Amino acid sequence: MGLETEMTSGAKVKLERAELRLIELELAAPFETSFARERVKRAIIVALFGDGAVGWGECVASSGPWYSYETVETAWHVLREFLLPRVLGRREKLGLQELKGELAPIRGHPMAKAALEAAFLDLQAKLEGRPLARLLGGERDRVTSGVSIGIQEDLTELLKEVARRLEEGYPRVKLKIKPSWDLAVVEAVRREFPKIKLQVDANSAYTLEDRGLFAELDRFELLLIEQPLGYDDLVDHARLQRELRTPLCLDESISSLAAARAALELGSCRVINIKPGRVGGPTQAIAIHDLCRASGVPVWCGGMLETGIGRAHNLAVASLPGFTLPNDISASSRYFARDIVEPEFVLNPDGTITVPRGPGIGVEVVEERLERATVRKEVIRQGR
Ligand code: OSB
Ligand code: MG
Repeated sequence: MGLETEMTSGAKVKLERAELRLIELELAAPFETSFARERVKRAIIVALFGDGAVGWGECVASSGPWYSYETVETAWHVLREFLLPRVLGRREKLGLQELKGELAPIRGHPMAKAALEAAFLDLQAKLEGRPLARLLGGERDRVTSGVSIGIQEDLTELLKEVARRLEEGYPRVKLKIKPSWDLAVVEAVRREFPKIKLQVDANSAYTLEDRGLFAELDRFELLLIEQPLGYDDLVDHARLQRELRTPLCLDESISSLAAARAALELGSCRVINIKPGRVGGPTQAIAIHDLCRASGVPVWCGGMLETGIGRAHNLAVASLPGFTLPNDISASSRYFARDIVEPEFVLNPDGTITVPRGPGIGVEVVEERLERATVRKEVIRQGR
């Protein structure tokens, strides 16, 4: 399937070396989902050097295999042993198609691949002196924001947190739910805030036996219900979707373009959450965007508590025209006391975040902040 979106192929680059870093940044507040409670953001940052420039990528794999099977350590291993050696230290210059051709024989590990493809695209855009968003075919100069609110101590805390985020100007709220933190929570938030754009995310915490709960949630005018059932279960999602008025939205289940095609054919969802870092990189994200657009399925860009590097990449992708729902792309301050990029991302008064206009990701990585967050570093030069 060809890319519908007008994505220019970009410059060819002679890739010289890569730097892998494992970083740890304390979160502004702990983030709790149905599967984990995180206090610290861990991520692999990829720096790719070639033709006198550097491109940055961020891997969304987390410490353990809770959201997906990939972890920080599997991604490090696959990048170091299999992906980087295929593209580094070669005599010829590589374009995007050649890079993708080299990564294609490696099965799975979309998060590891995504970080490398993202770094490559940033590098290409910088060498051409244009914004990454333009290279990808993006059109918007600002992207509608939304905020994802984790599971809280109690309802009082949650209502305070929702009120605070609305005051900050977030135009859409997503609540994390799990068994014991669902119906009463949605009921309370709806009662207090009858008009807000509201959606929920279960991160696969339920089964079809919980269909009664979803029938109840169907009454609350939610924008969507995200990933209620098994992370790999498209058939049960299709069954549940047939029983509901509210659109189901898949996140974990959509790990590739093929998964997106299957979900649309089966009727497993009516909305897709596209995370470039989950689906194998920006070009797979664009291919899913194109498929959904051609099928009349709205998409939005999800997040994985990324640092400013991953957030800049998400913004570039979310500037494409099919991203019509509010995105999980919040201001830097929602995640960290201090981001590792400058300028940090801020929420505009109209509830949007501006897509950077400078070359590549359009924000500067602050070396000294990156260095302070780094707990492991390795330079990789050689191809095999
Ligand atoms: O399911 O969307 C998710 C964070 C970590 C892992 C999974 C998810 C999330 C979020 C946060 O909901 C979204 C954000 O980055 O703002
Ligand atoms: Mg989700």
